[in-house]
Parts: sequence; structure tokens; C-alpha cells
Amino acid sequence: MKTQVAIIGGGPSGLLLSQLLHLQGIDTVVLERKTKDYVLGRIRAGVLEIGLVNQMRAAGVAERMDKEGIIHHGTVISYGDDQIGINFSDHVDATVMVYGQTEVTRDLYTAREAMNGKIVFDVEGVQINDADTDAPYVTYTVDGSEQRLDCDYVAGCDGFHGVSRQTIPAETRREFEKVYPFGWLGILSKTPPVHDELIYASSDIGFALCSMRNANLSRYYVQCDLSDKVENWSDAAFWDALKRRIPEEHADNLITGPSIEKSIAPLRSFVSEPMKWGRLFLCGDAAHIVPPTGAKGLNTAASDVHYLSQALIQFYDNGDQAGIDGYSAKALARVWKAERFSWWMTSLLHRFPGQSDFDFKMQQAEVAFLKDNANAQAVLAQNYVGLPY
Ligand code: RFL
Ligand code: PHB
Repeated sequence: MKTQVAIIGGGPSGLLLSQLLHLQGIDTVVLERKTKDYVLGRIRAGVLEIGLVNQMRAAGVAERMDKEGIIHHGTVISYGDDQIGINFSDHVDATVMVYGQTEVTRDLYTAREAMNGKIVFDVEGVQINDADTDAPYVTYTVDGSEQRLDCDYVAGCDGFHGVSRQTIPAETRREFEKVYPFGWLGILSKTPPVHDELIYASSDIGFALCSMRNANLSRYYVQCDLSDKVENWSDAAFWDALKRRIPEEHADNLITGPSIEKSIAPLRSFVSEPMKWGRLFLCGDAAHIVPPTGAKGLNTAASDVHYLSQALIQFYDNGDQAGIDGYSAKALARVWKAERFSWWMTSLLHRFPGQSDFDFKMQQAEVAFLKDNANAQAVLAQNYVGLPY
């Protein structure tokens, strides 16, 4: 088989890239190692920056998002019973949209399939070959048969555990990592959200987040130990932990119900440089991970897709390589700012094991400063709604 751009990974990055390129007449093949149902069974991000919302519109896949997505004009940071309302419009001319990553991915699959986009599921043993030459190709196995895909370029959109990043020789790659000593235990429940805005809550016993998917579907998280197991958290224990971490006013109004999904995610900051090697580009979680505090994971993947799709469109349009050559530096400049914001919000709002009294006072002072200082709130608002592309 032959294509212009071979895309490894059928998550949101790979699908959005495939759709945007297709609309400009650029041929792609997406190779995904799981089934579609498996990919759509993953519950992940929930908050879309305007940059991603606009890309969904440009990709012609925004109809359901624009109908069902919920525009948010602000968010709440709480520390004990103290609440700081961050009203985005006081500081920036932008909002965010609450619409789950699962739905973004579903809409992209629907569009790709309607346009006969080539997506191969259940691929095994993907290997990227000769990416440092002018004739790269990808080999893989599907249904027990070995396949070869020749291409001009390879887009590595295969997430943190994919093969693309490992294809870049170790001596060329530089990795930066911070692993946090806690995780997030998340549940999805068919209950109305406790508040119409998201609440990022810091308390003496740890962090909690109240989020949502729609008027009758809530997503909640509590900080947990890295050694915790989902099986050891009953729904009752989860609701109890959540209530004790959010302001009393909201705890009193919280409607609980059975969880329909429950999972634990570790928290990590990670960046791999460069994001381009020869004719291989890295995109999204394949190149970088953020802790979920601040909702930057999916949105940073989307800004990579923006830069990469523009670069490839420019090249196929008139042979101009400038975007391709500049992709890594351009993407990384924005990635590092999202890394900083996610790290800052994580550091501010979580209880760290062995945290000293001094460190605790620093968190309190930072929250007090944020509460009283419009400039500090503006910095938060600017980063939360998303830095410009
Ligand atoms: P994805 O979504 O991981 O998709 C990568 C796809 O590549 C496939 N794949 C391969 N395919 C072929 N061959 C291989 N060798 C392959 N290896 C992997 C995978 O099956 C998968 O389908 O990466 P992408 O597209 O870059 O999208 C990034 C986002 O998914 C990610 O940034 C966010 O979901 C991060 N994230 C969260 N972000 C938030 O903003 N808020 C959240 O609440 C939130 N929760 C999460 C998350 C990430 C998690 N992971 C990765 C463990 C919760 C979890 C559990
Ligand atoms: C979510 O709804 O899953 C969500 C929202 C905001 C975050 C992280 C996760 O910062």
C-alpha cells in the first residue's frame, strides 16, 4: 500500500490530523492497534479550548459538539471553604467548551468513515522504517498477514506507550520527566453536576475535581495514593472522600449515584525533544504528557495537530518546507508553556506526601495572592482558556 502521510494511532490526534489533511486532498492511512470500541471506551479529557473547538469546525465535525457541548465562562478554585471564582471574560475574550474526548473521537471516526478514510484497526508490530531517508515506510501485521505502507511522511500519533517516539535514536532524543507521588481516581456517574462550573478543590486531605459531561452526567476525581487500587474504592468511599474535599455549600448539594466507570490515572509531566526526526513527526501524547490539572493534555495534542497539518498542507500545496522544518520548535514552544501551567496548578492544589509546613504555607500564600490579585487571576484565565496557536 502507498499513501502520502502514514498516521500511527487512531486517537484524537491521529484522527483529527487525518481529517484535516483529507479535506485538503492529502491522502492518509491511520494504523490503530486497538478496536474502535476499545478506543471509544476510554474516558479521558472533558474541556476543549477554543483552538480545538475551531479545528473541529474547520474539520467539518462540529455539528454535534456545537449542539451538545456546554460553553463555560469561568471556573472555581477552592481551598478549604474559601472559593475563588475565575470569570474568564473579566480577563480574556474567550471561553472553553465542555465536551468529552470520547465524543470528539466518536465524531471524528464517524466523519472519517463517511468519507471512506482508510483506518486499519487491530494492527500489531508497527515498525517505522527509514524515517531518516526520503523513502520511509511502515511495516505491521494485521490478521496474521505482514503489510508494508510506503509514504512521504509518518505522523507518530500513538500516545505515550506507542512506538513512534522510540524510533528516534536515543542519542538524538532528550526526555524531560517529573512523576508526581499521587494519582487521580475518577468516576463517571449519571447524576446532575454539583455546580454549573468546574470546581478545582484543594483540602487538607487532598485534591478533588468536580467536572461534567452533560446535565445528567458528572465526572468527579479525588487525589489518591499511587498504590491505591480501584477495587478498594467503593462508590460510598469515593463520595465520602469527595464531599470532604469540596466546599460545604457544594457538598451539601451533591447528588450521588452508582458509578458507571471508575479508574485511576497516575500523574506525570513528560516532554521528548525533538518532535521531528527526518520524515517522522511526533504529535500529542507520543511526545508529551501533562498531569490533568488544568485540562491541557488533549488541547496540547490539538495544537500539535494544527502546526503539523498546516506544515503538511503548505508543503503539498507549493513545495514550501518551512512549516515542516519549523514544526518541532514551534510545537515545543507551546508545549512547554502548557507543561508549566499544568505543573503549577498541580503543585498548588495537591497535598504532597511528606509536604513540609513551609511548603504548605507557600501553597496557602499563593492561593491568598490569587484570591486578591486580578493580575494573577488573569494569568490563570489566559492559560486555562488556552494560549494562542
Ligand atoms: P491517545 O489518545 O493515547 O491515542 C493514541 C492512539 O494510538 C494507539 N496506539 C497505537 N496504534 C498503532 N500502533 C501502536 N504501536 C500504537 N500504540 C498506541 C492507541 O491505541 C491510541 O488509540 O493519544 P493522542 O491522540 O495524542 O491524544 C492525547 C489525549 O488522549 C491525552 O492528552 C488526554 O486524554 C490526556 N488525559 C487527560 N487529559 C485531559 O486534559 N483531561 C483528562 O481528564 C485526562 N485524562 C488522560 C486522562 C490520559 C490518560 N492516559 C493516556 C493514560 C486519563 C488517562 C487514563
Ligand atoms: C474532565 O472532565 O475529565 C476533566 C476536566 C478538567 C480537568 C481534567 C479532567 O482539568
